[in-house]
Amino acid sequence: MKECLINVQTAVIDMNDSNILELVQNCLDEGLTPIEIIEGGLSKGLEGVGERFDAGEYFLAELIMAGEVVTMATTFLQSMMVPGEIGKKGKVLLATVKGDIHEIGKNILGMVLSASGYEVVDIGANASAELILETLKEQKINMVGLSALLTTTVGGIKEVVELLRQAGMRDQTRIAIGGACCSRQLADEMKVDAFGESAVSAVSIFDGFRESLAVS
Ligand code: B12
Repeated sequence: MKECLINVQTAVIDMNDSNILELVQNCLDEGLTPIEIIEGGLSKGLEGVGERFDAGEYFLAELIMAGEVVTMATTFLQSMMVPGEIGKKGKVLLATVKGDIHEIGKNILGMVLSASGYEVVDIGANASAELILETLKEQKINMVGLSALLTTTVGGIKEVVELLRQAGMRDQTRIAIGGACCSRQLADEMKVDAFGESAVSAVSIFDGFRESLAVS
């Protein structure tokens, strides 16, 4: 791995906001793309923070500070990303499930999907199934990306699926999930259409959704 990416990871783990933008700029100067820096540097750094939290070395304050460092860097990188032809691929609703306030992954997902030509309707974190359903109806959206990082609130995914089913909208809506507590197996259990482990994988997932909706 390139040294400049390791420096970005280390700055996130050390919650060092004083030179994060400079370190990100070094990666850009070395020819890395914003997505490569996000996936290989910033996200990997947050994984390291999560491991330290698990091990009892870091506490909530460290999670907050590391999250702020990453948000600062992704906001900077967003300005470098060339937006795709806005909305040419249709609308996608993004949300983090109810009870879960993690939003960095969802925001990155939004950046990547916008750059690839989707119009992203981001209704934020801690989003109730009711709000999701209402927005889908109002804005005539049939593709949904749900982020879920906490095992305690993962049931929020099932609530969305159930509400869509009750409203008679499940068959014509495609749902993908992702985030720390999600897996292929969970996607099957929750009866959603796809699981994605990265923002980059989301592009092929939603491209597949468009194709399946066009033929159904
Ligand atoms: C930063 C962080 C926080 C920050 C979040 C700041 C913010 N603005 O979002 C704050 C401080 C708020 C926080 C709070 C808490 N956190 Co926290 N947090 C993290 C940490 C370290 C990083 C999360 C992150 O942003 N990762 C980087 C992003 C880029 O990764 P990502 O979300 O996975 O997203 C990527 C992919 O998964 C994918 N993706 C994501 N969503 C989707 C959706 C779709 C459709 C697709 C296709 C792909 C996709 O694309 C993204 C980009 O590649 C994780 C550790 C970890 N391993 O995840 C813990 C972690 C998620 N937190 C944890 C916990 C326990 C908490 C708290 C309960 C702590 C507490 N005691 O209060 C609270 C919960 C508050 C709440 N009600 O939500 C645990 C969860 C454990 C569990 N199994 O439930 C983790 C795993 C830490 C740990 N190892 O124990 N946290």
